[in-house]
Amino acid sequence: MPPSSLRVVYAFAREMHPKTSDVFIEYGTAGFRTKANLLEHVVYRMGLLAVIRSRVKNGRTIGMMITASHNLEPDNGVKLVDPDGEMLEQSWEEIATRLANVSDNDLESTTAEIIKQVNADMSLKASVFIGMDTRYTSPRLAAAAANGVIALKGTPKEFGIVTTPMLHYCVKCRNDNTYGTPTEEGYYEKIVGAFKNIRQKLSVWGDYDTTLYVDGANGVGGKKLNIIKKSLGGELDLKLYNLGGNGGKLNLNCGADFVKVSQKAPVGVEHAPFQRVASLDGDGDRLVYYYLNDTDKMNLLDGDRIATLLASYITELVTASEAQDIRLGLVQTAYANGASTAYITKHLKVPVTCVKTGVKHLHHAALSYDIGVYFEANGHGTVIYSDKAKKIIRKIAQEGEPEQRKAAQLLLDFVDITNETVGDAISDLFLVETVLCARGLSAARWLKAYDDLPCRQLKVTVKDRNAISTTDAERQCTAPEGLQTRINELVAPYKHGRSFVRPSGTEDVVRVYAEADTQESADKLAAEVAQAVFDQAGGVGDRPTL
Ligand code: G16
Repeated sequence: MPPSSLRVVYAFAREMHPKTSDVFIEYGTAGFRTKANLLEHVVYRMGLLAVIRSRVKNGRTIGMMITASHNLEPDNGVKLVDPDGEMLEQSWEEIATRLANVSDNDLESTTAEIIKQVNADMSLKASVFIGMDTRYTSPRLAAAAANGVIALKGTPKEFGIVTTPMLHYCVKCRNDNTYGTPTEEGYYEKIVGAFKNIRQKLSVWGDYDTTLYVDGANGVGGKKLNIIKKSLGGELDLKLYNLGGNGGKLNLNCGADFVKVSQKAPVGVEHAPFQRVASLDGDGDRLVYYYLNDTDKMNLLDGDRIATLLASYITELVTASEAQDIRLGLVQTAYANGASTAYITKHLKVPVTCVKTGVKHLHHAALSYDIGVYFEANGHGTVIYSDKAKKIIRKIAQEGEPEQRKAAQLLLDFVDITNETVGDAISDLFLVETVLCARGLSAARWLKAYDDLPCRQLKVTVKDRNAISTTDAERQCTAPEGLQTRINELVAPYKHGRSFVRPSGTEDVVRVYAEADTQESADKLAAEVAQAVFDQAGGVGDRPTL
């Protein structure tokens, strides 16, 4: 593409997607996220960048997902997906931020500079897959994305409303046809097909109940499960709630984030004592489980629980298949409950790595294991299996002794149920249901593996959340000066006390986490630390109360 053709970049911007706000926007934990009405020019520009990225990757397909995932309805967002279905390479986040913030007048020259900087061959073909969640602002933003792609003579392919993980999956399949077919139907065939396969090999026994209630967060995940439900037969009886009808609002008082943070049952889901409920988030990339007991007490089974369940089952199958030289490890963040980390290292004897928040960091760390299980406590995670591990397991499935073969074949089905590209609520749900069925577990028995330390999460609004800096996988605060010392003083009197603070990368808030030996103590510690943040980091609005 000759440089003169870049004029269209400015023309499209001025005529169709002008920059109407001077608010600085940054590529955060999971792309750009803010109020939907501030995003049109950003999404258009990310369409441009996706084309440049595709060309740098020799014409391989790049993904663009229009979503604000767990955020409430007025927000929206955009993130780029790299050719293997993983998050955009981190070194490009700064480039994305630069392109998103230049004025319309400087857009053409900045685009030219970026093309030169990344050495993109603009004569190559470029392919971009675009997906969106169910927000009413998403179609308009998806159109802006497609226009950005077209402006640089790339080829957009629109997938309409899909879960975020489906889009990641389709990008991966488009660039690696051994992984599957790059369509929504291809996704169902692979993931749901593998679940049905494995379930035919397992008998329902013990306390496992094939009925599962699902909270769809009034988003896309529940809608897709409604399609899947019809093909499930007797393996799993899904009762779906919060599918977006009856005035239910996206992620409002429902969904995985609400359930995890508030530790309350979502609205809109029928209450039946001890019934296990799977709660998805708005774009279907997070999953937590819960049940209420006969006194309505909430029992949460979060991402830590899912990680330990999956890691222990995979370990069991690896051991039974007698596969040698497969190193399994688990990746968590600072939000992981201290009790889960102790259980993983002491009981499961699996090594644990702790990294910064954001699945992109977890995914990266998990790659260093032969089998890497990574989950954030908020239910965002998956399992990745190295080529080496897959090869060893395949060989045993073909050549091993009968018992070894059986375990290895189950493991291969398990691999096929997994969406290895990114955390995926639907894939994770089928993985969890597989393990619960294989072990004859009810949710109540699943919970018995270990006792969580009581914890509390709070949000504090400050003038500039970037005034907070952290280190040591976000467990220590380095700025503003004195805040970490104050946190240490506040934590000291609490038995099993732990607390940290960090700026959110998806919402304009500072997040506070605290855990301690009782719920009362965890709540109090969180409130005290929230006050310290408010006082020392420029809090706005009402000071948090104890
Ligand atoms: C996104 C990220 C997650 C992260 C979450 C909250 O989730 O993908 O890795 O844990 O945001 O991030 P923060 O605390 O920085 O706001 P989702 O489900 O919203 O895409």
